[in-house]
Amino acid sequence: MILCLGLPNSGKTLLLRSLSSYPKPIEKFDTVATVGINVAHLNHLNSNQPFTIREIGGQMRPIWNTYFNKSVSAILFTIDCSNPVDIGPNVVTLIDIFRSLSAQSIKPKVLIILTKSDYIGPLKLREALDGLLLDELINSRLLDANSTKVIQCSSITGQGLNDIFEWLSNYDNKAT
Ligand SMILES: Nc1nc2c(ncn2[C@@H]2O[C@H](COP(=O)(O)OP(=O)(O)OP(=O)(O)O)[C@@H](O)[C@H]2O)c(=O)[nH]1
Ligand SMILES: [Mg+2]
Repeated sequence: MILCLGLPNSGKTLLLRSLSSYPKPIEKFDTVATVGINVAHLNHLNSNQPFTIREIGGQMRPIWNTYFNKSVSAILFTIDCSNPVDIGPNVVTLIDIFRSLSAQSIKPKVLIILTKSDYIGPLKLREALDGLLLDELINSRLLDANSTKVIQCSSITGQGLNDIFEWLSNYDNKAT
């Protein structure tokens, strides 16, 4: 099972819409906050393997961990990179997620997606990586360097979407 998590408004729903439509650009950019779960089935031209991704709305954060079980093989975590001041809450959220996962010995692959890169003054990848304290998370063994990657993307321009598909195609999808 692939989960898509991220704080409210971080771009999960639009990302899943643009991945579902890829390579055709999306025309509708408005979304409503996801209350509950939003399921997307993705097909990629270069892969015969369809992906099912479950977004759990940001407002559901207090109960995200009720979805953590051994069948979670990958987590896509979205961070709004147009809003650098919010990086702190994202770090706290990531730590919460990894603590819950490691308490249950669940070790999914993790893709951190910096969304909204089309905005003026988006957080640069380097700044984001520094702000996210990934090295510290790796050193404290909450995160495994080999199974974590960061990709910057825009659901509006399509930047980074192909990289996300490549990551999905390469990760070991044993439990869907
Ligand atoms: N400019 C820009 N806006 C985006 C992008 N992705 C999402 N948005 C906008 O950001 C807002 C929130 O996007 P959603 O996809 O609904 O965010 P979400 O993470 O699903 O939010 P919740 O369901 O509440 O957890 C919407 O107004 C989107 O149009 C992007 O890549 N670029
Ligand atoms: Mg949503």
